[in-house]
Order: sequence, then C-alpha cells, then structure tokens
Amino acid sequence: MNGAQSLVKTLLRAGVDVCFSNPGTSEMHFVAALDEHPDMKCVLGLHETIVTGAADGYARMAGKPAATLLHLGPGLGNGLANLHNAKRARTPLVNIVGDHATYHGHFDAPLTSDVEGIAGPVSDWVRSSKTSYRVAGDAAEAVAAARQAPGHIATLILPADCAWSAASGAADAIEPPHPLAVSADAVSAAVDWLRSGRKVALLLGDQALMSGNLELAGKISAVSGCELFAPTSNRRIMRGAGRVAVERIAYPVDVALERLANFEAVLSFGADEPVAFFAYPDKPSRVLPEACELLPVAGVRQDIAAALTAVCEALGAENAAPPVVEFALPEAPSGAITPDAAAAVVARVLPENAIVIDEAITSGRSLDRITRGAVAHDWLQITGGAIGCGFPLATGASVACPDRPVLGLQADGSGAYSLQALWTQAREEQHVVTLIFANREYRILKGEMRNVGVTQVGRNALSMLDLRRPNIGWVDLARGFGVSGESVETVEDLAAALQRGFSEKRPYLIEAVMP
Ligand SMILES: Cc1ncc(C[n+]2csc(CCOP(=O)(O)OP(=O)(O)O)c2C)c(N)n1
Repeated sequence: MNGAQSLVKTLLRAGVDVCFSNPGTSEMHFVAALDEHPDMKCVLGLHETIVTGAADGYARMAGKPAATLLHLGPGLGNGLANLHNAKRARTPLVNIVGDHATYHGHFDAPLTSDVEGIAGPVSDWVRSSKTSYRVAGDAAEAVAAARQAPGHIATLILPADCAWSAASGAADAIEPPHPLAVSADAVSAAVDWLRSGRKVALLLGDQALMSGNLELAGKISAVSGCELFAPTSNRRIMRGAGRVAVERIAYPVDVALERLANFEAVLSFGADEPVAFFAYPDKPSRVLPEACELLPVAGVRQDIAAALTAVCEALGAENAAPPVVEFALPEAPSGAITPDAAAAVVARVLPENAIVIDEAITSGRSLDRITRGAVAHDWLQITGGAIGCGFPLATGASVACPDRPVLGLQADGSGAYSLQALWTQAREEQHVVTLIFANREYRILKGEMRNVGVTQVGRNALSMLDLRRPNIGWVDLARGFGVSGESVETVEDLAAALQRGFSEKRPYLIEAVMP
C-alpha cells in the first residue's frame, strides 16, 4: 500500500465518502487510489471555487465532511473565497492539497508555492505530511479536527512522494471531542432574565436553527414571551409550515437598529454578538442597544441542544406548545418580476422538503417574510459575504440529498462567479432549479455608494456597477454547460417555468428579467 491508498482508506473509515475534486499531476497517485474505491463518490468541479463551495453545501446538508482534492497553492487559492464562506458557516470540511515531492521543492519549479501559508487563514487545522508512513494518521486527525463541534476546516497537504511511497496501512477513525458542557450559572442567569418580565430575545445560530432545537426555543418563547431571532447569515435554517419561525436580523444597519432598539437582554445559543456587516460613516458597528445585556448561554463550541433543554426545563416549559408556523401562501402576483412578486411565486411553488440556496442579494430582501408560511424546507445562505457560492452550494447540497429538490435563488452578478457548476449539475443529473434574478447590475453596490455618503455617481463608477453592454446570455450559457432553461419577464411565466423546472427532475435554469 502507498501513502495515497492509506489516505483514501482512512477517509472512508472515518465516514468521508465524497470527494469534490480538481486534480493535477502532483495528485495522480491520489486519483489512482480514489479509483480503487467505488464507495468513494468523486465529483469534478471545473474550478476550485466550485469544489470548495460544493463541499460546503454537501456538509451543511449531510452533517459530515466531504473531502476536496486541490492542486498545490494555485488550486487551493482558487478555492479560497468559498473556503472563507465555509469557515464562516462553521462547516466541517477536509481539504487534501497536493504538493511537489518533498525533495523537489528547493528546485523552485513553476508550481512551487507556500501552500501552508495560503491554507492558514481559511483553515482551523493545517498539516503537511512529512513521510508516507504518517499520511494515514494525519488524515485521521484531519477528519477529527473537521468534525469537532461546531465544524472546522482541516487542510492536509500531501507531497507527491508521500502519496507514492510505501505506507503501512489505513488508520482508524478518531472520535472528535464532545461539545463543551454548558455552564449552570449561564442557564440560571438566562432563566432569571426570562422570568423578569423585561424585553428579552433569544438569538439562535448554528445547531439552534435545526428543527428539534427550534422547538425547544419555541417552548421557551411560549412560556416567557421572548422573541426569537437568528443572525443575518446562517449555515442552515429549518423553516416553513409546522416549524418554529425565527426572524433574521436585517442586513441594513438602520433596520436592524430600529428592530432591536427596545430589547433589554439577548440570550444567545450558538451565535456571536450581531454586528453591522460593514462600517459606515456616522453609523455604529454594534446593532444591539448599548444598555442591552448579551448573555451567551451556549457558545458554538458548547452543547447547544443541552443548553436549550436545560433552560426549557428550568422554566417548566417542557410541555408548552411551541408557536409553529401555519401553512399560508401569499396571493398569486401578476405582472413584472419585482423582488416581492418573485418571493410570492417562490412561496407558492416550493416543493415539500426542498433545499433553498439563497444568494439572491437585493432581490432576496423580502424572501424571509413572504416565504414564511410555505411548505417545510431548509434554507442555506451565503455566510461569509464572499459572493459566488450559490451555484456550488446547490451542487453540493444535491450530492448530499439527491432525492430532494434544490432551488437556487441566484443574483446574476454573484452567479457569474461560479456558473461552471451547472456543468457538474448536468453531469450528476441533479434535481436543481436555478432562478437567476437578472437585474443586470450590482444593485447592492449602488445602494452602498449612497450609504457611505457618495452622492455623485459618474461614468467610471457606473461602469463598475452595471452589467449591461452586453447582457449576460444566461439561457445560452446554461445550454453550453448541458442545462436547459428559459427566460421569463412576468411572474405568471416565472411560476409556470418553476413548475416545469421542478417536474423535470434534472437541472434547469430560469432567467427572470427584472425591471
Ligand atoms: C468575492 C467577492 N467579491 C466582490 C464582492 C463585492 N460585492 C458585493 S455584492 C456585489 C455584487 C452583487 O451583485 P448581484 O449579485 O448582481 O446582486 P444585486 O446586488 O444586483 O442584488 C459585489 C461585487 C464580494 N462581496 N465578494
């Protein structure tokens, strides 16, 4: 057995059985080793941003890490933006990055690069295997590091000679440590606040947004009257009819400030203090009122379910009925495709148990409110603000859940970063429908120019914010990658197109041309 073979067997033993990849020469022994294992599903992405974004989407739905296969520093570098998003999502992920053979590095061949240096900022754990005999043990540690709560990015660098030289065998899986225990003091302080009759919010992130935990939060809210919030950007929210609703803190600072203005305490479970996405002249970075107390009942490394259970029991709320959302759809809209009208269409056509990928940017501002009473579904968001994650997340989520329909709500500017994922969707015959919000501009940035106080927008600025001249031919591009689709200009046609897309059970792209 060589190092690469010991690596693949170790990954499989540890439950990692999907590898999103874009290989090169230094990874050929790893590719050969993967080839010996049909139980390892290998999925090619045509750019590394697809590979890392798909691994993120996969893990968010599968609840366990995938591996990526990346080619030295430049391959890893191409995947950085979506690794950043994955790190912000606290997604478990194992990067395997090939490198030159250990003795080849000092010759300074063209692809020589500082792989560890590139990996560091987007990884929680980085190691370069020193010999072929150490690869299996390093891989087992990498998977355990990735799986440690709440989820981490582990990057294992595999020099080519460590892949091709002899190894002694696979390593056993290492159990990651349990999440940290919750403090009894924090629980009783939370209960005191909830009984105080003052205005209290629960801020729910991470595992607190999964259905069982949401119900516990709902029970606490039913008994105490506290309100339920989630951060602006989240790894995964289970929502829709039958679920306990949480309100996401709005992206615009002024809206967030106003909504949170009267709260006296925020009790957080799996979420950090909410802050403004950006700083703006004359606006605060913090969105909680100054006098509001922030009490972290469970941090992301702690046992969030145990914290919610403890608070629920201490309040005597175990048997309370959580406030669940009733199935309720908005009226059918008509006419032009505005964000509100599109959201109403999405709510009405969403299939049961769908996975929604939200990179709709400004076109998605009303989705949260308007789709609230749709059938039960999962909602995955862009977590790190690095645009270009939508198509890859959809692709990875579909690998994790091939029987569930996936709906990508995709702003056009962001979509243009990573649309090659359509090709992977076609090749994998995925049930993914993508709705492109074609407003043909970087609309958010026009607003942000005003927000930072720039009042004059001239030719140069406009040329950087406008996507016309020429218009992007989305349907033609999709066809080129093997995905059929259509372009629509009214919400009536959009509704029909989405229904067609969902009935096809293969990838489909709809360009919604917006006024
Ligand atoms: C990797 C990365 N590059 C650039 C940006 C800056 N940026 C933020 S939003 C945006 C454009 C968004 O336009 P679009 O996706 O069309 O959405 P719209 O604002 O029109 O709704 C850009 C370029 C970013 N957030 N991430």
